[in-house]
Amino acid sequence: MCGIVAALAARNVQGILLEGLRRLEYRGYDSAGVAVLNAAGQLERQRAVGKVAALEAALGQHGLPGHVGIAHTRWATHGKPSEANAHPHRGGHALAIVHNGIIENFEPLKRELEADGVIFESETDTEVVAHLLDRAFLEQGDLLTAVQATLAQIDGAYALAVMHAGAPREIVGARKGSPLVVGVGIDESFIASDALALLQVTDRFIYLEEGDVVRLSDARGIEVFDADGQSATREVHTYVHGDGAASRGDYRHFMLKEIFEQPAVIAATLEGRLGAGRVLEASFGAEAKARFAKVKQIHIVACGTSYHAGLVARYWLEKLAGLPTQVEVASEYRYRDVVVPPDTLFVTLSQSGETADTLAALRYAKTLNYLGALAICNVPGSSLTRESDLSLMTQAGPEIGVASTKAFTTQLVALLLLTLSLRPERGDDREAALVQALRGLPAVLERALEMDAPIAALSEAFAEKHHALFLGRGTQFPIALEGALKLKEISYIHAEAYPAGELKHGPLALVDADMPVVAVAPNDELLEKLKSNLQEVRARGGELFVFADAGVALQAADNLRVLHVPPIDEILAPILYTLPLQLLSYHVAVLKGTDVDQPRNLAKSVTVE
Ligand code: HGA
Repeated sequence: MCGIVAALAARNVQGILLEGLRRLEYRGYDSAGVAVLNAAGQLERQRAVGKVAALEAALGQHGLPGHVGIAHTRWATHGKPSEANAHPHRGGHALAIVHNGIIENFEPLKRELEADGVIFESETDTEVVAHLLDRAFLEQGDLLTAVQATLAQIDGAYALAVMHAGAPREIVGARKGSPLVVGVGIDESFIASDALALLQVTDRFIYLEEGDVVRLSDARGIEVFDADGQSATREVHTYVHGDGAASRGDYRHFMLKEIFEQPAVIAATLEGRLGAGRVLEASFGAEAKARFAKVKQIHIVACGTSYHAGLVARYWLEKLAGLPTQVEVASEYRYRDVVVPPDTLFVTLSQSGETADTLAALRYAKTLNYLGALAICNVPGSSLTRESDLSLMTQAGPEIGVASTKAFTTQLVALLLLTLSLRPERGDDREAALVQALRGLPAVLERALEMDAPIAALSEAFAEKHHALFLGRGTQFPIALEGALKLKEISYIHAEAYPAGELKHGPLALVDADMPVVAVAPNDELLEKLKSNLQEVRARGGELFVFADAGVALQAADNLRVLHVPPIDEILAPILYTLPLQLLSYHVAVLKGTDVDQPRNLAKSVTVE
């Protein structure tokens, strides 16, 4: 995904900008660029398709020395990856901008500018902002007010940094929907989309709030203005060093760390993708809107945990978007004579984007008459995203534990964004309510993580067992499947999941005091039916462990233990209920003394068939 780095200093900033871009490389991108004000006060720019190394090569021996500069790694949403579309973009000869995000109303604005005689150099939405800013600067004579006036005209999500030769010792940044931090140095200051990019020069940061605009200048230092244009005070935080994703920090295992990261990475997955009461469908790519309008059916193909995410999405796509949906494991799909109904969208899910079976399924699907292929993936630039027409990156960050946790829940969030983007009734009250609920989801997940200690206590009941049964209904059936998969992957306990209504058709025969039965029971429309299924287990002497909404009237008893999960909109419940099941498997595995992060016989990125 895109990265921004900007610097205002007394020293030459070119090296700082390039090092910042290198530190953002892990996000994946397709091109990079840098612009500085040179010794003569003129704007100079260099851009290159491909890696930051290609940009450095293009800069050659002398490069672009300067004391004020902005730089960017781009992951294209509007216009193909090319040098002309790479950032920084210019407005006139004196203004340069770097931008992360999507300008939703760029088309009408572009038409107006073209009617006024503006010639566009790129296909990007960003260039519209560059020209609007240039015009505003000519009128206002001040960069900060030009940025504030321009932001009032644009809709969508952005983090941006701007400089102008007419304000040679200033940089202005702004954020709405995409992250932006200010690095505080001694007589120098910086802007970046991620603090990691600036750890080379400072460990003191201001995390901008939604709607904030910041001005870095020699004259006045760092000034922050809120969404209403009022001067605002923002705390300076000291970054506590650590090598981030590569380190377990204070956690005993990567898996536990990754479970606890879920509120943050889900917030990151939502960043820049939610507008006022609606999902920004352009997050799936510039062509998404046109393709989505034609979709009549969905085929989802994935493996393992990702397959379970697809199964949840089927319920959402059918219930909320009215789209017939088929979900299949990739290793089966790729060898089947698949019949594709007209106007079917092909969707793949993979953490790494290199999963061999999923990739082969995509290549097979491309020989069939699908409407297009969409990839939901955690690794930008991976084969799956490169070979698909549309893609959405989850922002789970590197997942080190072999058993997937945060990659799964961020996939679920991405699939819900897809579902909402495909609803015929775009922008209605239901979408607004779900967008609101999604915004609140990280906070609810934080509360669910407080269940860690009671779940650790509960896990003792499983450590000596050889089998376990997981039950759920509706969207919670795939969550039961995922809970059982997690338990078997890391604790080596044989676990099976069933839709609770299937119990009496077979698995009930296994139920006795040695077979713990785990049930996920949110307060949804299938609750009463699930309760009857639980009675069937209790009547056979089975030991029940129920994760339930506090509003569910279930009385704990000798062979029935109830753990309360925070209340939530039933559509979002599968995401929430995943967390206690992950914690349960984790604690059982720890008690059993298995290798939690690298369970036997398994590997992380499954690049073989
Ligand atoms: N819309 C801009 C920036 C894209 C972006 O933020 N990607 O992650 C472009 O297409 O250049």
